[in-house]
Amino acid sequence: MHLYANTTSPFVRLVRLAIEEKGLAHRVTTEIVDPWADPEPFLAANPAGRVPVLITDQGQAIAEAHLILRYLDEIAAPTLFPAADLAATLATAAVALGATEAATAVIIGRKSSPAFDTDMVGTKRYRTMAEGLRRLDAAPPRDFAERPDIANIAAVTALDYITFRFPDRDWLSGLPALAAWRARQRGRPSVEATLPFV
Ligand SMILES: N[C@@H](CCC(=O)N[C@@H](CS)C(=O)NCC(=O)O)C(=O)O
Repeated sequence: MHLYANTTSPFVRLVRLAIEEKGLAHRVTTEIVDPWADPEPFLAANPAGRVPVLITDQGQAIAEAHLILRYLDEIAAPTLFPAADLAATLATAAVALGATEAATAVIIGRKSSPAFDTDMVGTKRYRTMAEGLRRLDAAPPRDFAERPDIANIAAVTALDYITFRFPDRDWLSGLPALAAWRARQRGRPSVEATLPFV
């Protein structure tokens, strides 16, 4: 398999965390691209011009992180969508993914509108980030050591992306449970191998 990626995208990180946790890394070649430069054949693989895109061994190009996760869950264990408490796991993941979407909306919004952070949409996106982290603090996901799942990969992705992209705020201030949760994930090979960087 081949993964079009960059080093900052939280959507890429979700996929890379899944690849690591499922022990698939040796089956995936990763190609770093700048999605804003529209390189070929990346653009041919995903007309939206966004990372991540996974090319399967059969040559299918799958874009959209959630769809890639669905595919990876089909081909390798452990599942990231455990049946026993699926709804609760998805509910936690939804909060984290909402915060992640909000964070990327601000980063992308700034490209065309320098005042994006403080306009009507930007203000709502900041609220989403702060409230999402507050809810994760109120009910943190399971530790990776207990099991990897869509909730903990989404939570670590959201928290790390927000603190990475918006370092002017102390996002974990007043969120001791989430801070402690994040500290406990330190050293997890998948988490360490996928940290965002520029
Ligand atoms: N819904 C998509 C979002 C992917 C996305 O927004 N990727 C960003 C990087 S974080 C990107 O490639 N942006 C380029 C663009 O928006 O043109 C997913 O889940 O994969």
